[in-house]
Order: sequence, then structure tokens, then C-alpha cells
Amino acid sequence: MMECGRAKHVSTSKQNDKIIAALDRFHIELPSWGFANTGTRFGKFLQPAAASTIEEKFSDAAQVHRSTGVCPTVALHVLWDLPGGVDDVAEVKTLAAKYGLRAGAINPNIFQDQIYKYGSLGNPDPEVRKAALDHILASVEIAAKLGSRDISLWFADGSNYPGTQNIRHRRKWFEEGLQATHRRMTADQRMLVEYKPFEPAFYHTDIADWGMALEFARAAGPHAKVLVDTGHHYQAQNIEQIVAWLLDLGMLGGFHFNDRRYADDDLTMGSIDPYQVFRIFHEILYFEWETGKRADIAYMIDQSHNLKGKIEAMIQTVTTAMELYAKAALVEHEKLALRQEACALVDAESCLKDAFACDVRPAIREWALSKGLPADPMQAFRESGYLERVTAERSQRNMAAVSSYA
Ligand code: RM4
Ligand code: MN
Ligand code: MN
Repeated sequence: MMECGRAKHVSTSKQNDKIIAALDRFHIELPSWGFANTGTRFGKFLQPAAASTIEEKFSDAAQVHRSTGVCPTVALHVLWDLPGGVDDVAEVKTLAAKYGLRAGAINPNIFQDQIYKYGSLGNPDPEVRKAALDHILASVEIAAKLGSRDISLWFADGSNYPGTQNIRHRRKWFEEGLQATHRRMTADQRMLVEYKPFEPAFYHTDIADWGMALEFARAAGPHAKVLVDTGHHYQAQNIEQIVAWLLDLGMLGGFHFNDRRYADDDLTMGSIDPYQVFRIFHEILYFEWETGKRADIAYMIDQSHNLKGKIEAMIQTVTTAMELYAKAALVEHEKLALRQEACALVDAESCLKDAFACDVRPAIREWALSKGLPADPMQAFRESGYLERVTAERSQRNMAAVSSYA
């Protein structure tokens, strides 16, 4: 049995080495929209320090990267971050570099304009489908110019009532749109197809689950993969099994991490069920050990906090991600494989439980100090005075922007 699973509870030096090696290759991408004022369907509670401009978003993201060391890229939503499209690329590049960051996944916005009331690529109106495709193709170009590899596609398409849309036609239109997108991509780019079972559509969603996303990705072309957003599943769904399947099929492209209690709640990663995140990371690391291959996966955060301070919530998220990844790195794979083979159920399960129970925080602190990073990212951020400074700079403008649901 692993030592820290019993009396000691902190990692041994051999385990420290495993944690350090794991963290050396761990990166997680921040979402630009996680730093802006966002709300619920019913209203926004504004935060005086929230970012409104792309420069402010990069500046805030840089605080998270500075304190944790594992977030060099920022995912962008085209209309929110590059409203001028391709013309904004040069400025975004300059700003990213100014704050020591890079642009990450590029997310087209094919869900908010009035024309998308009945869908984007799945809309019965060919002109709307074309407008959506044009925007996605422009996003591909933006990504290429920014040097971003991933085009991350999430569609709000679907319908609210039985019988109101032809599901098969919409499926074909989606396939055509995704194929056209794939043809426009460079050989270095990837398309990530995200699925979601409901919301904003509440009867059918055009890409409702991983099977549909997988089918679309395969139909689109060799550089299309599936994106798993942990909040986009039905209750009790076994997400790590989906992860294991997609890994085995070579079709797992990336994650949007967040936690949930009821629906797509976008709560802080690991706040409700840290063991689930651990199990996901475990499946990935077990696959890597068994195959000797590095899984090519983009880890991204997809959260926007209404109530927690945005930068602090992001630091908390990244810290949690590092801890759970480090715990997963402690699973003893050889032992696990033998125990699985022998159907030694209790002992096999213990391989996971012992690793999960291990306190990896001292090893993470050691890793951070060896990289010249603060041992305690949250404390370092709080002591930096950054939040007070931007609160003073931004609060007047933020608090004037009150909006209501109706
Ligand atoms: C969706 C989905 C997408 C995100 C949009 C704004 O629920 O998770 O990834 O970009 O929200
Ligand atoms: Mn998402
Ligand atoms: Mn979501």
C-alpha cells in the first residue's frame, strides 16, 4: 500500500518526484470571459474590479499565471474579445505579449445575434447558415493569425418543442458546415466540437452528447476532435468513461473544466466533486502510462463567477486543478494493472483512493519554489495590491453599467 494512504498522509520523496514531473508538463488555459462581469438569466451582480476590455482581461489573467505558473494562454470569444474580427488580431497579439501570455483557443460566437433565434449551422434558413459559417471561417483565420491551434465550437442550436424542427436535416446542415470549416483550417489547426444536452434549447440540442460530437468530428476531418465540458452532462453520467473511450479512439481534443450540482452551473472546478476530476485525470495518466504516448489534450477552464472575486476564483480553480492532477499522478499504474487483471477489486480501488487521499500540497509548494513562483498563490496575489489598484481604476465605470433581466 502507498505510504501516504496510511499513517503519513503527505507524499514521500519518490512521490514528490512524480508530482514534480507531472506539474512540469501541466498547463491549463484561462477563459477571457471569466474576468468580465457576467450574470445569471435574472440579472448581473456587478463586481467593481471586473475587466471590461481585452487589455484588462489579459492583465487579470496574467495575475493568475504569475502566481501559479501554469496558465500561459487565454481562450478568446471572437465577438467579446475581437469585435473587429481579423482587424483586431494585431492589437490582441501585442496585448497578449505585453502581459506575457498567448492567445489560446478561439471560440466563435454563433449564438447571440438576432439571426440565430432558430439556430446557426442548423438553421432552416440557408442565409443564416451561411452567416454562421462565414463567422466560423473568419474565426479560423483569426486563430491562424494569432498562432492559436484550436478552434473551439460550441453551438446553442436546438429546439424547444417536439415536432418543431427536422432533426435529420439539421444534422446534415451541421455536417456540411463543419466539413467546410475543416477544409479552411491549416494543417496545424484543430477543431474541437463541444456538446451539451440542453440549454438554451430545452427539447433537443443539435450536438447533445459525446456520441454526436464524435460523429461530427469524424465527418469533419482528421483534425477535428471532441471537447468535453464537464458541466455538459446529465446527472450521474460517468464522465471518465467517456474520457477513456475518447482517448482510446484518439478523439479527445480538450476539456472545459467547471463543476456543477444541478445543470451547467459553471461552479469552481472540484468544488462539488473533486473525486470526479481526479478520476478524469487518472484515466488520462493511466492511458499515457499504458501507451507510452502523451495525450494531446487542451485543458481549459470554462467558468465565470458572479459572486466570488474573479481573479481569486480563478487562482482557486488552478490550484485545485494542480492538486487533483498531482494526486492522479500518484496512482501506481503497474500495481493497478495487475490488480485489475486479477479482479482484486478492493485492492485495485485502493490504488485510486490512496492517491486521492495523499496531501500533495507540500510537494506543490516545493515545485513552485523551485520555479521561482510563490509557495502560496492566493496569498501572493492578495499581498500584491493588484486588486485594490484595479478596483479603484475600474469601479466607477463598472457600477454604472447596471443591467436587468427584463
Ligand atoms: C456554453 C459552453 C461554451 C461557452 C458558452 C459561452 O455553455 O460551455 O463553451 O463558450 O457557454
Ligand atoms: Mn464550455
Ligand atoms: Mn457551458
